[in-house]
Amino acid sequence: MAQIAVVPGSFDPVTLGHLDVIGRAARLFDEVHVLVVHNPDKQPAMFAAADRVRLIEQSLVETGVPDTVRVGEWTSGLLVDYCRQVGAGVLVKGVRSGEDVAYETPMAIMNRHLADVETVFLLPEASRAHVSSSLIRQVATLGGDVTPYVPGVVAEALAQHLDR
Ligand code: COD
Repeated sequence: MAQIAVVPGSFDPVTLGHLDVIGRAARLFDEVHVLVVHNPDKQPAMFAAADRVRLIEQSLVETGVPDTVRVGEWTSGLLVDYCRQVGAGVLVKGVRSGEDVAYETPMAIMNRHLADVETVFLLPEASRAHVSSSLIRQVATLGGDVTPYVPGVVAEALAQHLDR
């Protein structure tokens, strides 16, 4: 049976750090679902969920991630409900630091208790480990160059959003 993994996140916007982890997941699992999830702690978002989905899809094409990766959006309940719906047994989270591990660990254990869904932590390439969507939004808003950290389509979307 095909092993499906879900890579959830806010992706506001997707960065080369996210894409590094998605690419690694695609090499480990038969099918990968990248899922834009509403995170109430990170509102208001810069990009609407539908735009975040489109930017991820375009970034996957731009960076050559395999077609076993699909992109969707989940707004209606627990993340593990989506996993049950599509038959996914694994969640993939990227970890950049001990802080990420501390944040993700209780959720990983809760998701195992709720639905027997395991969480796999993947490390990005060190050169991507300092990249976060919030830092990208901040640097772009203050006029800095984000092109080394995001795909071209995201750099363009940020410039358009910020009217540059
Ligand atoms: N390198 C590697 N990994 C990275 C990088 C990078 N440079 N940047 C981000 N990541 C990782 C993050 O650690 C995270 O794993 C993922 O990529 C997404 O990051 P963000 O910032 O886009 O998204 P978050 O952190 O806002 O996403 C949080 C979730 C929505 C995934 C989280 O809140 C969640 O799992 N919610 C589930 C809701 C639920 O069902 N709760 C009840 C049971 S726990």
